[in-house]
Amino acid sequence: SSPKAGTTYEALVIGAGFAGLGMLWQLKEMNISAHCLEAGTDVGGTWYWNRYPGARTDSEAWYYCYSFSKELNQEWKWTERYPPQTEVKSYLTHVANKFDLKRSITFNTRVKKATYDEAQKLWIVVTESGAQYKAKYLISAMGILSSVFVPPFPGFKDFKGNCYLTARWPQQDPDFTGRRVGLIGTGATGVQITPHLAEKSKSLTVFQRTPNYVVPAQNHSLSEAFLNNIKSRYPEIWQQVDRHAFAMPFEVTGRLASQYTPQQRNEIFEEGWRRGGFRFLFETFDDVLVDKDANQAASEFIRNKIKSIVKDPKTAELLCPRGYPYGSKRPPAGHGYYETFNRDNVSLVDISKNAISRIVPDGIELQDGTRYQLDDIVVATGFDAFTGALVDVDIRGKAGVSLADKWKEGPRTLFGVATSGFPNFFMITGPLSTFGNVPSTIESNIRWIAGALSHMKSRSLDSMDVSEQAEEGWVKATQEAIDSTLIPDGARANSWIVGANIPGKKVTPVAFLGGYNNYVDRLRAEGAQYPSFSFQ
Ligand code: NA7
Repeated sequence: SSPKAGTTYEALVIGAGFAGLGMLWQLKEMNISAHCLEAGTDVGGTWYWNRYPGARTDSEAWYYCYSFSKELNQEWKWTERYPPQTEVKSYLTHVANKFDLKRSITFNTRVKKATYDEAQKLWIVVTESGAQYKAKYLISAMGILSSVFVPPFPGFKDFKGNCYLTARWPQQDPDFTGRRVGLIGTGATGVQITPHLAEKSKSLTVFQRTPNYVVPAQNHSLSEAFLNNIKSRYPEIWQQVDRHAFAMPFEVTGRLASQYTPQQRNEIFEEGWRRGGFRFLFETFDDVLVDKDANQAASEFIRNKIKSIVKDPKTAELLCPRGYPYGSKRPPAGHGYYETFNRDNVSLVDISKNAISRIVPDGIELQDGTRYQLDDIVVATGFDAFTGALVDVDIRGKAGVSLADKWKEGPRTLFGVATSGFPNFFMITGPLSTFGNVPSTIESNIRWIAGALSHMKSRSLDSMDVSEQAEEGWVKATQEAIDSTLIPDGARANSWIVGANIPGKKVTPVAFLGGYNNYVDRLRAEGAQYPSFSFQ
C-alpha cells in the first residue's frame, strides 16, 4: 500500500525481513496501527538481498524460523538441513501472505532520516524520496548484517569487466562461463560462493586476507519422518533454544576438554566434524570458546583436517588459520569449500602481507605490483555489523542528538532494544543485543518490545526512555561477558563481532556474548517492572 505523506501511525517499522515481518505480525495481534517501510522491492531482508549462488542458512532449518505460530511450524515443510536462500525467501513470503502483512508494507522506500519531536512526542520519518511519515513508536528492524561494506580500493570504476557484490547480487544470475573470476573475501559468504564460482567459471582466483576455521555443514535433505519428529517436539525445541547460549536447540554436553586424553578428544572432534556446522563448536566440549587449551585442541584438529583434504601442501598451509582462536571470529560453514582448492582452475592468493592496492582495468593489483588478470570480480567483504544500518540513517533523539554521534566511541544501549535520549525508539537486535541463531534473537526482542508497548498502552503513557545509568551498566556487562571468553582475541583477525572489520570503527563488542539464555532472563526481569525506564 502507499499511504499518503503525513500519515500518522502508532508504530512505524523499518525493514521487512525476519525482524520487520515478525514485528508487524505482533503489532497486528495487539491492534496497534502499524506501517513498515522497506528499501527492497519485496519482503525478505537478508534473504532478499543475498541471492548469490550458494547462499543458505548456517543454522538448521527447523529452528531458523519463527516460533510465534504453532500452525506455521506445523504447516511449513523445509526440504534441506540448511535451506537455500530461495527457500528462506519463500518462507518469509508465505509468512507475509498468511498473516496478511504486505498491505502494511511500502516497498522501494529507503528511510533517510528520523527525528523525535519532543513537543508532539512523535517520530518524524523522512524517506529518500522525501515522503514523510509520523509515528508514536519507531521500531528499527534493519538487521545486524545489512549495511554492506566494500573496501575503498581505488580503481573500481575503471574495471572493464563486471563487478558483483554478493549482498547486492543481480536478480538474473550472471553467466561466468569461460570467464576468469576473482573473489575478494573468505568469510561466511565467500566460503559459500567459492565452490559455485569454481564450477561455473574458467578460472577462480580467491584473494584471502585471513584464513577461517571452516567446518563442513554436512547438508542433506530432510525426510518426512525426520520432519514429523521435529513437528511433534516443537515445544521442547523452543524450550531448548530459550536455554542455549547461542539460541540453538542443543544439549550442553557437560564435557570439558581438559578431562579427556588427546586421543579421546580427537574422537569427539571427529564425531563433531561428522555432525557438522555449529554442532562441532557446541556439541564437542562446553569450553571451546572459553578455555585456551580446549580451543587449541579444536583449532589444531581443524588445521589437520584442512591438511588432509587439500592436496597441495602450500595451499593447505595458506588455508590454515593461525594466531587467533577458533570461534573468536564467526566461523563459516563449508559445502565442499576446502575440496574446491583441489580443482585445477582454482588458485589461492595470500594477501595477508601483500594487500590489494587497487583495481586495474583488467584485474587486481597487489602492493608489490603483482597483477591478476580477471574478467569479473566478486566482492564478499562483509558488513558494518549491528551499528551500520542504524547510523546510516540520520536518527535524532532529544535535543537533536544523532545516534551516530552518541555511538562514536562504541554503541550504548540497554539490551540492544533501547538507547537513552531516544524515547519510544526501539531496536530489534540493535547493538549490544544478543547474538546467536538470528530468528530467535529477533523474536526475543520483538516479545520485549511488545511487552513495553502494552505496558504503556494499558497505563495511557506517552513515552518511555531508558536511563543513562542502566545503559552504562549494560555496556559494562557486555564488556565483562565477552572478556570471560576468547572472543576478544578475534580482533586480531578483524572480527566484526568487535567492530574490527571496519577501518576506523571503534574496536569494542557490538553484541552481548554472555549467553542468549542469560540475556532473555535479563529481558524478562526488566519487562516485569521496567526499572531502567522513565515514563511520561
Ligand atoms: P565477513 O565474515 O565479514 O567476511 C568478509 C571477508 O572480506 C573477510 O574474508 C575479510 O578478510 C575480507 N575483507 C574485508 N576487507 C578486505 C580488504 N580490504 N581486503 C581484502 N579482504 C577484505 O562477511 P561475510 O559476508 O562473509 O559474512 C558476514 C556474516 O553473514 C557472517 O558472519 C554470518 O553471520 C552471515 P578478513 O577476514 O577481515 O581479513
